[in-house]
Amino acid sequence: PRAILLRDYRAPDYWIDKTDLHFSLAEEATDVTAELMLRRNAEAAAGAPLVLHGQDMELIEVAVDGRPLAPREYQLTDELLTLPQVPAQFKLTCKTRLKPAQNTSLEGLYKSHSMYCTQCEAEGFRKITYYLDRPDVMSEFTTTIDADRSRYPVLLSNGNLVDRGEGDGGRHWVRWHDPFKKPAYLFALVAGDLCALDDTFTTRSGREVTLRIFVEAKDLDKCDHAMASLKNAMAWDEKVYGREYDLDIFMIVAVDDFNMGAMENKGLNIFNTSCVLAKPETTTDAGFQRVEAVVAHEYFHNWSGNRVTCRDWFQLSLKEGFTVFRDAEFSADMGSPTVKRVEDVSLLRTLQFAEDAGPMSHPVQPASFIEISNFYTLTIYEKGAEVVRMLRNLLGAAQFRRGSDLYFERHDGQAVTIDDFVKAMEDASGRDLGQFKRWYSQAGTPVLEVDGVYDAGREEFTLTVSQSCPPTPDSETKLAFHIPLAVGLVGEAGPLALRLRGSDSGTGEADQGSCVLELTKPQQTFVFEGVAEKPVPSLLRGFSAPVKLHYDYSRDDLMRLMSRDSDGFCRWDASQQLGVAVIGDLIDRYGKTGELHREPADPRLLSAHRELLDDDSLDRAMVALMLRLPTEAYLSELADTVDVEAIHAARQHLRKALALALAEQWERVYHGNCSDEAYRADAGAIARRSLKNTALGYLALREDDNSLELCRTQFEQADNMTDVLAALACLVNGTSAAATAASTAALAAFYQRWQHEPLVVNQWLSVQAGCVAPGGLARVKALLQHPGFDIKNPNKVRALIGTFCNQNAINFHLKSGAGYRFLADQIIVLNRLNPQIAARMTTPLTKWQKYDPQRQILMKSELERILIEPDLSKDVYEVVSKSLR
Ligand code: BAL
Ligand code: ZN
Repeated sequence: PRAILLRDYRAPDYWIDKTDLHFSLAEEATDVTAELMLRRNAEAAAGAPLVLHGQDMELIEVAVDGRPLAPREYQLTDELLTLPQVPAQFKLTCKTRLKPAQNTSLEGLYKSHSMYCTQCEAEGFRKITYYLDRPDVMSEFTTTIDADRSRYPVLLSNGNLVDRGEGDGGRHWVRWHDPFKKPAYLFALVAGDLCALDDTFTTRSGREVTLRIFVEAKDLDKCDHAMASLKNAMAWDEKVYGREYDLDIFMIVAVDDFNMGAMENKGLNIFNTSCVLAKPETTTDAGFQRVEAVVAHEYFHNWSGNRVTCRDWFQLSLKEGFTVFRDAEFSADMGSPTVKRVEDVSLLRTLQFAEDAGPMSHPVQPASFIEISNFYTLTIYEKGAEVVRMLRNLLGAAQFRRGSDLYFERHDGQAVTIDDFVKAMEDASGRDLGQFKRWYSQAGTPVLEVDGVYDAGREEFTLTVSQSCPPTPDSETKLAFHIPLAVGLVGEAGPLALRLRGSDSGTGEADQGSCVLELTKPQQTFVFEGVAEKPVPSLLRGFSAPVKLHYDYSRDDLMRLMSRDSDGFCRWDASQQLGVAVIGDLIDRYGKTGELHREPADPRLLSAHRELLDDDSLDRAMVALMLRLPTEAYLSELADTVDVEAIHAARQHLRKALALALAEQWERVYHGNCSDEAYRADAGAIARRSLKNTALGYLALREDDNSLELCRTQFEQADNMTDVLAALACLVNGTSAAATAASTAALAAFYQRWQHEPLVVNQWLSVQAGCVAPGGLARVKALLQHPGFDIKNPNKVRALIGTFCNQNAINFHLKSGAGYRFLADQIIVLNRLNPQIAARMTTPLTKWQKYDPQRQILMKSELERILIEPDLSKDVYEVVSKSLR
């Protein structure tokens, strides 16, 4: 397969002004007639051939201005239809035949259960008709759908419904027209027997918009949260970005089989059921929050993505990074800003940093790709959002808003680039962002080495900051980044006032005890004056830049930050650094002795946790976060070479030690946070459950009758899935004979009750896949055969295979290599069914360089086995070949 390069971008030779589609849906095959009004680009050569994308369909007829072409008048390959000679302006008619029921790739037009639906981003439209399937070709779409009335009473597409009628033989048809020009990736079609939850939203200019969420009848009681989230998002985007919705109707459809979380098709968002359905009995708090975030994300795309779209797929982060930043700020405003920030940073530091240090590392604006589906990554999304956040922090909220207003106004209706976005920010603020743009073109996570020296005589504190960035596959050497480093100083009693010497290198509200140091050189020094006591620096406040920062904190320093810092992110981060240090000691010890039985818990960590548990005035959500030890995945990310057994043993040992030493506290906090109130998904109630279930997790480690009874009672009596699942996870991970018996009974009861709710069954699969008790691989293999699993459904693949291989290191990374063999076998099956998901599942194997030599050999040999598979998709080929180079 050939790589596509950013530097090869050329504008298209033809534009498609209008796209008129007719779909005749039938069980055997679907016939599509596309009438395209084409016009040669004034910049193209006079005789430029028309080259259209198309794959996996049958071409029935192609006609120019109504005249059908003979086969010798065009060339057809697996991926292209070329018409060597066409007029400067003409109508192209293309008739194609598709087999949606056989389309397991879930790209293009396919069937999910009895429903037809589409997924066209990035390059799925070319599986529907021959087309210029590239985002810079924007067209006005009219879509007519004709189908059996009783099986498909609901027929939907983008825009507004303009006509409908009856056909022969029990068929009916509808016509939709979308007045906004759009690229083909935003096209959507849905046909099914669906129910809808209706509502309305009145925009700030007084237009009433119909809101409609379509689901299967059994799910109608799970739409209220999505609807409320949508209305909140619409109001928020008006208030915070001045963006109003533009069509008369906004529709969401829930689909069970979906590769992504959701898709922002113009006026007709299609959602994975996991990101739209929610009710307390079936959905966890994390699920509720995911629905709110994804509904908002897709809605925000109406401006950041649809009205202003991407010129080419190298600009993907233009819409995704910006929109993730927008949805993160929305979620922060709806709930707890600090908790949201901590969750996002955890994800970024654990998974995006690993991606950036691995073989698939790429800049936020990649320079090349083989298969664009592989670039819907944490780097494009999450790091892209961090880059936009840095812009906002450097410019300040007011100038950033001026910049976004200018961007939307200047480029409305256009397909543009990341450069255009940054230029709008520059023009609105008057700032030079030339060096800042390196964040888009250079891959890798920058590292900051920070040194602090206190001079008591001069009352000065000097920070010296050096920046570097490790080599990545795209480049060995990196130029210095423009990094905003937010800092404060913390004394014995709390934050100190700041006075930074010189004014050109630091900005911010010194009187609030925080300022932003702008790093632009490999090394810089900053002097704070009037510092009357030796401070502990509070660094990277709010995680002001996506970097790794090293500072030689003592454990007492970290304790001070945990209890005295005014920055919530830094308080949490100090707790994590303390946890990393303590677990690090245990890992060393395990490495030397092979056991940890007699190792006591670090007294500082114990007392820090005791203080957190004893102080009822603290924010419960923050307490819960700070009491959670760094995850095995994060500890692995920090390690040069991952010692699977030592990391697992050390973390488990410390958890158990904390469970026993603070038994009274856990019990008090558990009971103190049980509540009889009806379920609410607001920040306060979520925080309470989070702290309660953190306590339950520690209590369960005691493995005594009392704690087992607590888990069993919560499992049986809770009225919400958050509590049920937390208790079930405790039971499933228990090791005593009594816990095992209770776990078996609970799993059976759970499946019995929820077997008809696929999303709940997925949680049941996931909790078992994550069970760290020995024998995980055998359990997962058995579950592959269970009726609750289906390898064609991406949510089930992620729940069972994804959870096992990504979140159950001790069972996946077996020394025998059996876990790797298992994953490779699944990837080989998935490669033929659904290449996008197959490529996604490959990630754990691509990290082979992080493991010991024996494991490296085993992981590589599985990658090599995949690579020689016949009919390897471009998707899997790209990931596997890059990870072996
Ligand atoms: N555009 C693909 C799904 C999403 O990021 O919204
Ligand atoms: Zn998106």
